[in-house]
Amino acid sequence: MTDFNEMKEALVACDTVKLTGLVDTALGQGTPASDILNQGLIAGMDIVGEKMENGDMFIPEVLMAAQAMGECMTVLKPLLGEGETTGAGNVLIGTVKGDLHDIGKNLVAMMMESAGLTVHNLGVDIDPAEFVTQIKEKGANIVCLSALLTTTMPAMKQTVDAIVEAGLRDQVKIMVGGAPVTQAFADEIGADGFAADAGSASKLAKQLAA
Ligand code: B1M
Repeated sequence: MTDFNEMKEALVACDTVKLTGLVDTALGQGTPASDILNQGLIAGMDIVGEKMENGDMFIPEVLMAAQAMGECMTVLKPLLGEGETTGAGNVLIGTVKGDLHDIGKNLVAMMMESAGLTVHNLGVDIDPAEFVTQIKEKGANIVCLSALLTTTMPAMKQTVDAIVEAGLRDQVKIMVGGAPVTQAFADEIGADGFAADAGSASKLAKQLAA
C-alpha cells in the first residue's frame, strides 16, 4: 500500500533522493503512475503552494521542489500514455507572456504526446506575436495556452486577439488552462475550450482536432 503522505512530505522537503526512491518503490508495488502523479506529486505541490502563500517556503525552495517533481516525471512519463494514437492533432503549446510556470504545461504536452498528437512545446513567457509566427511555421491546428497567475490571464486574451488579427482564427482551435483559469474565462476571451487537467486537455484536443 503506497503511503502518499510520505511522498508529499519528501516533495515539500525537496528531498529528491527520497522522493525518487518512494516513486520507484510505489511503481514496484504496482501503484498506477497516474495515482502517484495525482495523489503524491500534484497533491504535494499544492502543499508547496500553500506554504509559499503563507511565507513558509521561499522561491529557491519552491524551485527545488519543482526540480524534484521533474526528476520523478522523467520516470513516470513513459507510463502515463493513453495507448491510443491519432495523427489528427498538430498542437502548439506554451505558457503566456509574463508567466514562467511550466510544470503543468509540460505535463499537458506530455499527455498529448502520449495520446499520439504532434506537440510543439514553445516554453514559457511566450509573446502573442510568437504564437502567431509559430502557428504559421508549424501549421498547427490546435493552440494551447497555459497561465498560472491571475496577472498573466489577460495575456491569454491578448494572444487570442493576436491570432484573430493575423487572420488565423479559422485555422486553429484555441484551448486554455492553468490553475486560475475557468470555463467562464475561456468563454469570455473567445477560446474554444478549457481543460482543468492534463488528462482532460488531451481528450479535448483529440475531440477538437477530429
Ligand atoms: Co508560482 N505561484 N510564482 N512559482 N507557483 C503559484 C501559481 C501560486 C498559486 C502560489 C501561491 O501563492 N499559492 C501563486 C499565484 C497566485 C495567483 O496569481 N493567483 C504564485 C506566485 C504568486 C508566483 C510568483 C509571483 C512569486 C513571486 O515571485 N513573488 C512567481 C511568478 C513568476 C512568473 O511566472 N513570472 C512565481 C514563481 C514560481 C517558481 C518559478 C518558483 C515555480 C515555478 C517553477 C516552474 O514551473 N518551472 C512556482 C511554483 C512551482 C508554483 C506552485 C507552488 C506550483 C505550480 C505547479 O507546478 N503545480 C503554485 C501553487 C499551486 O499551484 N499549488 C504557484 C503543479 C502542476 C502539475 O499543476 O500548473 O496547475 P498546474 O497544471 C495543471 C492544470 O492547471 C492544468 O493541467 C496541469 C496538470 O494537471 N493546466 C493546463 C496547466 N496548464 C494548462 C494548459 C492547458 C490545459 C490545462 O492548455 C489547454
